[in-house]
Amino acid sequence: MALNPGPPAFGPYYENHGYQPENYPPGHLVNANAYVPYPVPYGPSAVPQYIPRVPTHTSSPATVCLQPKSSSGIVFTSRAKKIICVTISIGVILTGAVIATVFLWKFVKNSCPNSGIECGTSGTCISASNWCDGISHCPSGEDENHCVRLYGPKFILQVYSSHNKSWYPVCQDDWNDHYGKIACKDMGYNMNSFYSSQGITDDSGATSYMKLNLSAGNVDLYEKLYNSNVCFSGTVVSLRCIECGTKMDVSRMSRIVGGTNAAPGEWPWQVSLHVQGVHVCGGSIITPEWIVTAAHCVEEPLSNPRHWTAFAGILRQSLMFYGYGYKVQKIISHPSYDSSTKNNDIALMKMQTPFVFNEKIRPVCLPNPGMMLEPTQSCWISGWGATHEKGKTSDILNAAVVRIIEPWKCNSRYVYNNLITPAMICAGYLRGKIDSCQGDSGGPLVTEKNSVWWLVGDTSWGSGCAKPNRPGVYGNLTVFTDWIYQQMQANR
Ligand code: 4AZ
Repeated sequence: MALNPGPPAFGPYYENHGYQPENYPPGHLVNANAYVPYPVPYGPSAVPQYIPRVPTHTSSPATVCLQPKSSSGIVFTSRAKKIICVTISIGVILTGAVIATVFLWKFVKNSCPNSGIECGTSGTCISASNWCDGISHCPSGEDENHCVRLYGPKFILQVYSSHNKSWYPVCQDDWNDHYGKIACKDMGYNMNSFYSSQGITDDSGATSYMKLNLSAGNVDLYEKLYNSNVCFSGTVVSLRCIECGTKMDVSRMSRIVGGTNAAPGEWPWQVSLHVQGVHVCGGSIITPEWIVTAAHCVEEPLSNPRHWTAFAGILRQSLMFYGYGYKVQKIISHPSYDSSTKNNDIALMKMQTPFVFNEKIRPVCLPNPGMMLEPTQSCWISGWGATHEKGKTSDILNAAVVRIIEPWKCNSRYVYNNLITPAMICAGYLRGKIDSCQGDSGGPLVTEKNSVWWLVGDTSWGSGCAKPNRPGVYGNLTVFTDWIYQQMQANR
């Protein structure tokens, strides 16, 4: 079965609608009209994405045939007035025509004819059928990037077929770890973080697969893959590029507002981000090199990686001074982050040295497309933020259970009155009392599904803390997964 076919001729594309209740039929968009539209091109992005270039328009002032009045006081006859007026009008029309022609020429020149796709912004056009065919056609190979993805809570590997313009699961026949490592590398993972690749029964009802053609010889993985309705093993590839979302079975020894103290190893992906020895924001480990945090944490004057140190595996701020601080090599803020609306409030930090994973330091899983949440899914928030509004940051890491609040409810007039975009997710309680607060920003909102912990959001904003009808607002990670993989891939 073809999954999420893309719009015709636009190359591989999947619409990531972010948060969707599990029970909705495929493709159903929840209350889409209540949303503020995404800024193009950095909304839920296509993989790879074709962005039609549209010339910007400048409106020219309306042409008014003014009565010319000579500064020398000469009075024109009505015939002379007519001639001047007609001349000016013709001049304006001609100028307009020239400007329109230039715009039109630029537009035609910049877009690709015959439904071709432009290679990034290089101006080179290639045929849509050349995307993800295993052969690099673009000058920088953009056509062979992002042609694989992991789908749903079982990490089903899917490959884009440029021929059918759809994503297909990969049949397990003849598949092995070597191919799995190539697919993980293409997604932006490091070769040495590969975890597992195994065949599992596909319960998605797929009737069509991508299969390996072993007789294709020593060629690129995607050249070896072809579309087929036959899969002898009856199983599809489930690929784990990193051992994420697992934690020790901690017996809870026991704030965020209204939370409880965390036990060692309970939230192993949680990091504390320090500036000049002071906790400023939280973050979540997603790979040995990368942390997810909030874009508003790294706004000027804190956009320089040299300001930041990350502490992992330590519960108390008072003990971090004795721990190892990981230095930051690079900060990538979402290019469409809007500091006034907090839309797209997500940033990535790349570490100078990789985290050494142990029972107290481990990554959380990025949500895969097709991973639906229940309308009021239970999630956890954690951080060293204030334990009451306007309070001090906490010495010990706290955590609390919160529930997802559906976008239509969070956008209602008595809650956030349409301030919630699809790139945001609300969680907490409308009665208040339990919430994230100042200092929790950038930290995780996680949920457990299929025995795996997933990063659902990054703490972003809220009106005060734990107030009735003012729940916490989080960056909607599902919307950003694709952008994150692209950044990891481009900044290895
Ligand atoms: C903050 O300033 C902050 N109640 C984080 C979360 C919330 C409010 C403020 C949500 O970091």
